[in-house]
Amino acid sequence: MARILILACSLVFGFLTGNLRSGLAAEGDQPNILFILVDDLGKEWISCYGAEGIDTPAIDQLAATGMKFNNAWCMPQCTPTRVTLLTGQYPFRHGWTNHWDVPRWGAGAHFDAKLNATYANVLRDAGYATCAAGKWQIDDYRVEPDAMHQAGFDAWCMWTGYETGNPASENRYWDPYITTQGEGSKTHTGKFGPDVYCDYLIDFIGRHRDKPMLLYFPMVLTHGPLTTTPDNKDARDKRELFAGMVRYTDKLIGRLVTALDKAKLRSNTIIVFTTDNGTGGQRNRRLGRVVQGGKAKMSEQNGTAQPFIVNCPGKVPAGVETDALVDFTDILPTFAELGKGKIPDGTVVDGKSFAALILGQAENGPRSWIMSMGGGPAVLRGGKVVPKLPYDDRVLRDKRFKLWVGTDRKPEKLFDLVTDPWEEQNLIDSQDPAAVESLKRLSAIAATFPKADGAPIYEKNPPQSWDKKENAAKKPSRSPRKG
Ligand SMILES: [Ca+2]
Repeated sequence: MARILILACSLVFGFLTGNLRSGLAAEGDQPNILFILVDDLGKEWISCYGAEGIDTPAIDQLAATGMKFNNAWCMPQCTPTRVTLLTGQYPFRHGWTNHWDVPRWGAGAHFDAKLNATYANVLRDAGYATCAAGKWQIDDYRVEPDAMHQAGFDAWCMWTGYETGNPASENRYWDPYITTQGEGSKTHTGKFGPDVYCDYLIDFIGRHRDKPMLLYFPMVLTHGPLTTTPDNKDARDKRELFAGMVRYTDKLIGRLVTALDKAKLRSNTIIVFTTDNGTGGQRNRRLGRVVQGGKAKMSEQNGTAQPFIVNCPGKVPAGVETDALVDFTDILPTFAELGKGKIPDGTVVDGKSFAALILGQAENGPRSWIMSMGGGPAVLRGGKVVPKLPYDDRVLRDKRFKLWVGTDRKPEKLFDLVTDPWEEQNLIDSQDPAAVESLKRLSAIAATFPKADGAPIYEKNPPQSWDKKENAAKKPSRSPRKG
């Protein structure tokens, strides 16, 4: 009886203090998570994915000693990708099918964490210390100074995004304009932004070793404008500037890995490296071809199929290359499972956890298909930001075939990605039994999605002088896509 009482007391005490890791759970039950999301970079600039004329040794090392995914899909552009990975929902459900640059356009629209689950809130509620550094873009910190906290982060150091009417805020690289938890927004004169964000994360790591940590690093690199870095201050050539940005991205990742090593946290930190959409404009050779940057595109080799690497020595199998299907709706359920977090009751999650795969407990991932959609500017209608189209075009794939579905909800194109990875031969009318079967199956899955896409779910923020006006937003063009 006494033992039961002691156990009951310790359980209650553990829950009261929230100290599940050092109390009840064995060390390592809640691994740290470092989630690195590069902005606008495709496989054709990562050497372990076959990029030519560029070396990314730190990223390559993560792949060589971890798990490299060949079939991981993001959404085609910033806003759809970022909200998808936060919420575990497809754009047709969370409603941000298009791009809406909140600090730039405002109009009361914002990512509303009160009405949307985030993986950061799930992990913080599970006892994690949470930190974000880099780019957000889906809230305006002038209007919502507490947006990051509401989204689940204890600490943050973020480029504000371009705030209309505030020219200083344009800078994400040199002399960056950054909002920091407890300090608000200011210019960091003489600094290179990517160093500031990285330093902040490393400092956070040093101060929170006693708790499980979530470190979200949505990098501002390698998005335009082209910039010099501290390592090539005299560069002028466009390609050399961009290659320098890629090399600096790699260098910062190396610095973070070294910091985790020094803190003796590597074997309990799951590192996820990926990017939010294809490269913006630059071209590079990969696998013997010149690849044009495919930001905003849903094509396989330059658009939505992103570099995706998971690494944790001793936890994640080393040197494994996988063709498992993963898309960004799977991030929230995976992080929730890894961190023993509880997804709030009533939350619909489209993705599935692939935690068992990355922990070496399963041969394959849980998905038999993945999906990508979204991009282009949203529109302002009736005072709310709504999707440009009632039904956005999208792509679905299984391990072999990829289906393109048009804005009329009808199947448009089918490609065999095994024999035709550059998507040059449309098999939509093929009589090949495997193609016919896959077309039927993927079309049936697409038909289960809502007939009309949802709109962003938010309570409107108060009007501001810089808000984009409704008539000015009525004629969005499909290109260029920003973000
Ligand atoms: Ca982007």
